[in-house]
Amino acid sequence: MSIRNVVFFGSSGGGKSSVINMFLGGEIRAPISSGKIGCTFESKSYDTTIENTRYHLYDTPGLNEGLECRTSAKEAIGNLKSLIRNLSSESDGGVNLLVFVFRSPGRLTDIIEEDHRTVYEGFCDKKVPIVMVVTGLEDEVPTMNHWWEKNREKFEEKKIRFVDVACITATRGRLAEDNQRHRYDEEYNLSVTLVKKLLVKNCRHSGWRKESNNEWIKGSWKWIRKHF
Ligand SMILES: Nc1nc2c(ncn2[C@@H]2O[C@H](COP(=O)(O)OP(=O)(O)OP(=O)(O)O)[C@@H](O)[C@H]2O)c(=O)[nH]1
Ligand SMILES: [Mg+2]
Repeated sequence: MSIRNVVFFGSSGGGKSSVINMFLGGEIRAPISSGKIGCTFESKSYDTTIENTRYHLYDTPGLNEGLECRTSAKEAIGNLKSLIRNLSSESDGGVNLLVFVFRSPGRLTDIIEEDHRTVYEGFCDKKVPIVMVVTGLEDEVPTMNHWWEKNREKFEEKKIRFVDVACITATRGRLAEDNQRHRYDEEYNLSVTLVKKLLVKNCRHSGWRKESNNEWIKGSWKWIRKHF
């Protein structure tokens, strides 16, 4: 069975690890932060199978501000570059999908625009589809998807483009008073369906590989230098 490699990235505390856990159904889980300190320090992959297809979901350290990070922004982007480079080398299966995780009500800063461009254009030559998962929408009314209707233009103005977007919550929230269920169970369960659909629909069938290693080194360093 072929494996699809999916790389999650975005600012620290945005919910990357929490979103990955939505695919894992309570088995092995990615550690998530409970306080102010960011908690994913190196890339790690988690396996899941959806509709008879195997996926490797790559959790990566947070790229920018947000939570206090133990990984610097430069280390984090370097780490992401190495991961994509390894996946896109001859021996590995290639990269099938990029997932940018954005936490509402976060600001759409120039740094985010730069991260999107560095990863999508600089590291992946615009050859890997990129989607966005927006977290933190448990209280959005009338529906979680309303957030994208309100904010779509801001992304378009900055030319930050995605082939698809899922508006979700990655938390079940606190236990309700009856101790039987959590406050956002309903929104969370809908969100699990949405993120699974997002993966199935948008992954490349065959993984993207960079043609030559030299090209990789030249191209990606150009983007990293521009970034810092
Ligand atoms: N309210 C709310 N909290 C969320 C949501 N998603 C994640 N969180 C919380 O946000 C905090 C950070 O989540 P993580 O999943 O660790 O974020 P991360 O992007 O992996 O962070 P780093 O590993 O530091 O880059 C945790 O306390 C989560 O419970 C969401 O949709 N809504
Ligand atoms: Mg994390």
